[in-house]
Amino acid sequence: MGIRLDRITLREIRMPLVHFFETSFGRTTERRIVLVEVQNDGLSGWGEVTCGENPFYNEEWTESAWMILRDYVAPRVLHHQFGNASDVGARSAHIRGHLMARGGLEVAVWDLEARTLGKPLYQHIGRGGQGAARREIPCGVSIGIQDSVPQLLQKIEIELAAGYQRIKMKIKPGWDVEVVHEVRDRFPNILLMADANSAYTLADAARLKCLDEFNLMMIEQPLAHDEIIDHAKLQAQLRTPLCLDECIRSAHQAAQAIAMDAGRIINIKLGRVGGFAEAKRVHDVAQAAGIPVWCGGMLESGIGRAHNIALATLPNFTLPGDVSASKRYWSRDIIHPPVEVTPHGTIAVRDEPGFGYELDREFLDSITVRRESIV
Ligand code: OSB
Ligand code: MG
Repeated sequence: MGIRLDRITLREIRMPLVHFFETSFGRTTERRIVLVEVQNDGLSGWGEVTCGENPFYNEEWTESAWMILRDYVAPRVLHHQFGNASDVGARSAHIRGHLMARGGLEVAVWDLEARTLGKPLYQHIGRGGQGAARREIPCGVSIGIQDSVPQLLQKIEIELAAGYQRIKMKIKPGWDVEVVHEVRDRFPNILLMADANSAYTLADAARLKCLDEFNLMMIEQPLAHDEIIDHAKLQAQLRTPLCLDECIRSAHQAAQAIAMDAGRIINIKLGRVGGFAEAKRVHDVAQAAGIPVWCGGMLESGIGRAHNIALATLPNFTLPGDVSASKRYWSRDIIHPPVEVTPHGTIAVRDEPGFGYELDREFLDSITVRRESIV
């Protein structure tokens, strides 16, 4: 059918988190999120840029995303005749990196295309491929570094009572083996994993090996954000599977990492790989190699959350992801209804066109701090 964009609108919204979220690279209390609206023939598609407020998870942040989209991506994609949404990424492939900024626009075009076809996004991304494998996605939670161990234990207890299927805890040097030990003692049978967000080096292999004792599902991204080879060296020393997050930005890197046995599970984040087209390719490469994947999160507002839900319906998303209820993050979300989790720790996929939720426009406008349209 072809697709053309006649207007792109960037917005920055501010959303305070219900609880601070702390990783090995820092604490976040308020999100500054760039949203991308793409328009054609009176219809709109929406996307969310998933970078942080600072260039600490990867090189991108709110401000860089705004500039890349406004000055480099928008002029390339506006009024261009695309065959379909999966061609959008290539139009900005001359830009080095900045996959989250580019991905925020790419996913908006997928949403627009799905709405143009009157289809839900999850069916649209599965089109021509294997289609959706599930109508309910299994959910876990990611729990940040806390001020004390009792506080962490209490948080875990609350999330388990809500039905979540697995617990991910953040670790860093000084908050690792002893804390995991206490969690495991208190909750001997839960699905538990740890995410280090690149806080260690190979010199810490002996310390990381101590984690083998606690029957973790996986250890996520212990080593540098851009390091695959050292992860392979570490995996050779550990019984616990490694899961790669930061260092997988493309299907090519996923294939290389898998070939080297640098990890046995992959966390797929839409923004980190530049959108749906590449996320699907990562999914396919992993599936062909027998490597399970799950959908990661970046403290998204309802728009990014809804896109993640669609992604997690693909067949190889067999492990619970970090996609959880809106109310864990926001006192009020920008979508209606908010994302909710069933008592058995799943999210039911919705059948409305596009990403499947209504935008709360009044609220969205009230938290918008800047807006710019490019035509
Ligand atoms: O590494 O998965 C990560 C949040 C911000 C940056 C990186 C990560 C995370 C999370 C939170 O773990 C996932 C979520 O609940 O959105
Ligand atoms: Mg991670």
